[in-house]
Amino acid sequence: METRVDVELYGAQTGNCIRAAIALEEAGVRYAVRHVDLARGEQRQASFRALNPAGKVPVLVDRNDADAPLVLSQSNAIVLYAAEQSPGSLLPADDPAQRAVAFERFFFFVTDVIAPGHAAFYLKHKRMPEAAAALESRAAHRLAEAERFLERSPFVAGDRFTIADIAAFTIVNAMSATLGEPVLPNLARWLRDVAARPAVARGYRAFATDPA
Ligand SMILES: N[C@@H](CCC(=O)N[C@@H](CS)C(=O)NCC(=O)O)C(=O)O
Repeated sequence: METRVDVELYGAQTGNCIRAAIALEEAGVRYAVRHVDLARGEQRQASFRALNPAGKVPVLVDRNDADAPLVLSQSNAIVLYAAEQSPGSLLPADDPAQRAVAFERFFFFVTDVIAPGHAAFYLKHKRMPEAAAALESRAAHRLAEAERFLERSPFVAGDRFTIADIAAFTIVNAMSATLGEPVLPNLARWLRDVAARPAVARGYRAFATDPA
C-alpha cells in the first residue's frame, strides 16, 4: 500500500523552487513534487491561484493537520519551515551565536544577492539591458564579499551546513559562469562540495522533467 504524503511542493525548475526542494531534502521532510508548467501559464489558472493568489511558485501545502492545512508561498519561508521540521538539521540548535550568524548570512544572500539578481533578470526580460547590467554587477560585487565567509570555514556560516548555504547555493550556481575560479577560489570549492551533497543533488533534480 502506498504511504500517504502529507506535504506537497508545487513548482518548476527554477532557482526559487530548487531552493525550497533542497531545504526539504536536507531536513528529511517527505514530500511529493507537483509540477507547475510555467510556460503554459498553469501558475495563473484559478486552481493554482486558490493556493497562491500571486500566481507564483513555489508553494508548499502541509496537510498534517487535516483541519487546518498550511499553505505557504515564498521559497525562503519554505526553507525556514523545513528547518523547523527537523531542529538542528539546518540551524544550530545548541549554539545561539552560530544560529545568529546563520540567519545573518541567510539574509545576506536573500536580500543582497538574490533580490538584485532577480530584479536584473526581470529588467532583461523587459528589454532594459543597462539597468539589468547595473543590478547584475551589484549582485556580483556583493556575492564576491562572501568569499571571506569561507576563508576559514567549510560552510558560509561556519563549520555546519545551514539555511545560509541553501540560500547561497542556487544563486552561486546560477552566477558561477561569471565568478571565475581563480578570482573566487573559496566559493568555487564550496560550490563543488555543496553540489556533491546527496540531498542537494536530489533537491536540484526535484523538478527536472528529464531523467538524471
Ligand atoms: N519571492 C518569491 C518569488 C516567486 C517567483 O517569482 N516565482 C517565479 C518562478 S522562480 C514564478 O512563479 N514565475 C511565474 C510568473 O511570474 O508567472 C519566492 O522566493 O518564492
